[in-house]
Order: sequence, then structure tokens, then C-alpha cells
Amino acid sequence: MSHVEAKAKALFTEIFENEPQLTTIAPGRVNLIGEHTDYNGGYVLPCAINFHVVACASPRHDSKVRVISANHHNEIDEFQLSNNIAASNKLWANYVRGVVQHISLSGHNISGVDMVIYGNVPQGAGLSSSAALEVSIVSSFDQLYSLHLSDTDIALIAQQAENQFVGCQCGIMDQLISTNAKVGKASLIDCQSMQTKHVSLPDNFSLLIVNSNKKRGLVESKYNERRAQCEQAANKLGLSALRDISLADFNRQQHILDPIIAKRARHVISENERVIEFVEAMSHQDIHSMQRLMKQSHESMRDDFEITVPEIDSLVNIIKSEIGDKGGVRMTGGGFGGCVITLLPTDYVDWITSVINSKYMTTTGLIPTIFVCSAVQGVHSKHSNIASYTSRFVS
Ligand code: GAF
Repeated sequence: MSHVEAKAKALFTEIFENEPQLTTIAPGRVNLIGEHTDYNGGYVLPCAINFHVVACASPRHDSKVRVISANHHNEIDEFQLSNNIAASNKLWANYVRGVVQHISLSGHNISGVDMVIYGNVPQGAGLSSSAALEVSIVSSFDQLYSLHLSDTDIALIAQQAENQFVGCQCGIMDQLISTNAKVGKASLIDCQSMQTKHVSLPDNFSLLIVNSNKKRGLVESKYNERRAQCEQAANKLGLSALRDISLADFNRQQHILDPIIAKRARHVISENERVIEFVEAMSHQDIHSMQRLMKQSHESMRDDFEITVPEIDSLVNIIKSEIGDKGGVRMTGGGFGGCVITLLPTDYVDWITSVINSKYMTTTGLIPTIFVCSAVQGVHSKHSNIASYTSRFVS
């Protein structure tokens, strides 16, 4: 049992004076390539990582929901089930309330719960701590009340909560990878059909995540603005989504767009093509092409989508200048701060870690946090009353 799970369980037992009937574990994610393509109906290539949100829960016979967050000084949020739950003044609680409201709105028959949540997914780092929280809660209700939700159902309810209750117009990538990830694999997701193909990561390579620790500001409003700009581009080009045009066709038509809108669209359309090329390169362990595509992806986010910040660009430059063409590096996630992902030979990890530690601090005054991560399975639950381990989505 991980220390996150042990802590959540111990807290539940202490507060509710009984063991939880169910423990649900949902992972965060890192995206290898395919940024801001999901809400444009495009392709993404994330994998779930070994950082989780754990929800310990027991059902109630009434309609009260009581949730305690061990990440927020054991604050409690308490409300009644309904199709119209009021917003809380606590941000973390709104993820819970939104999810519960959307389970109700989907017409499922549920009662209340007692729940403790605790996670170690770094918050505000672009590693999907919010999606892991949402998925852990939807999945807990699914298991406790036998709702028989598919992984896509769970992801969609979680996304609706974030879009409509919290107010971030995110796509489906984070919620879907948190439900359907496979051990040791990245997932090529077609965000229009939601079809997922699990692909192996290259042998003898490691995924190094470096958190810039640059505090992100106004992320939701900038994110929503980018999404609106993409929709504006698609409308003007007469498309239902930007995934429906090739880069070659776009280049012929882009003159009809406002220059800023054209830059935003170019990022999305070129990024979609990079994802497909990257997966092809990965299947041949063609590291040279993979590092080129990660470099182009970063430059496109920096110059066309304008979602990087100087600290992130500096991290990418430091790593790039050290590893050359031996591995790839790019910003990962929604942007405006957060993390970079480096795919590099495992032999280089210790050396690059010490280089980053010394150079990043000198350049930016910030201390980075560095983790080597592994690709883990999606959400899964343990039922204490039947003493069995029910693992969703493991073939
Ligand atoms: C955030 C969003 F939640 C995702 O849907 C995705 O758009 C990502 O930013 C950017 O690729 O994580």
C-alpha cells in the first residue's frame, strides 16, 4: 500500500470511526506530445504517471455527501445530492460538487457518501491533479452504487463537471487517460472518436518530468481564450473542428484569418500531424525523429500558441543543449508555467538531473523539482468488504 493510500485510509478511519468500504486510486498524467489538440477533436499521446489521488469512501443511506480533503488541512465539505448544487467558496470542493451534480444529472441512482481524499499529484503543475481528483470521485460512486460506467462515461462526467461547474473549458485528454491508461504504455487517443491505442515506450529510455515551479497565473481564462480562438478559426474555415484540415490545406487558406487566430490554428493543425508522426517514429524506436518532433512541438507552443513562459523556455534550452539529439524535451500540459517532459536514455538521468539543478537555479532563481516517472494503469478500486482487488480496465 502506498503512503498516500495509507494516509487517506487512516484519516478516514479516524474521522468516520470505521474503515472505508472502498479505496479508489486515480493517476495524474504527463503528455508526451499533442497539446491543446484534444478540444479540437485531435490526437494526444499521454501516459498516466505514478502520482495519484486516493479517495476512501463508504456509502450512506441518506443524500448527504461529506468529503474531507487531507491536502487542504482536513477541510470538510458537506452538501446534499441534487441536480442543482450550489458552488462552494473552496476551489477543491467545487471539483467534488461538480462531479456529484453531473453524476445526478446523468440520471444515475445514487445516495450520499462519506469520503476522504488525498493525493500526491503536484498541484498547478500541469500534471492533471484536477482530473485525477474528478475521476477518483466519479469512479467511487460508480463502484459503490454499481453504476456500470465505462471508462469513457467516467471521463465525460468528470469533464462536464470541470467545463460546467468549475468553468475550465478543458478537453477530454486528462480524464480519459486517468481512466484507461495501461502499465508501461502511452496512449494515442483520437479525441473525436475517443478510440485509444496503447503504444509501448522506447526501451532503455526514461521519462523525466521537471517542474519549473513557476507559479501559474490566470491559467483558466488564458486557456479558455485559446479554446475560443481555435473555435473561431474552425468557424471561419468552415470546419466543425480544426482536426478536419491538413497543414497543407490550411497553409493555402490561412490568409482569410486574422494573423493571431491563424497562429493559434497553425499550432493545433501542425501538432496533430506531429502526434501521428511521433507514434510512427516511436514504433521504430526512431529517437532522432522523436526528438525533432518534440522540439518542433515546443517551438510551436512558444511561437504560435504562445503558452510557454520564460522559465519553461529556459528549462527546455538547458536540457536541449545538454542532451542534443540523444533525447527529446518540450513543455507538457496546458501551459503558462508547469512542467517539461524529457524522454532520454536512462543512463543520462543522473547526469542531466545534476546539470538542471545547477543551471536552472542560476538562470531563473527558481529551484526545480525533478522526477523520473513510470507509466501506470488507470483508475482502480479496492473493496474492503469483499477483500478483493477490483482492477478496472486491466486486460
Ligand atoms: C489541460 C487540459 F485539461 C487538457 O484538456 C488539454 O487541453 C491540455 O491542457 C493541453 O493539451 O491539461
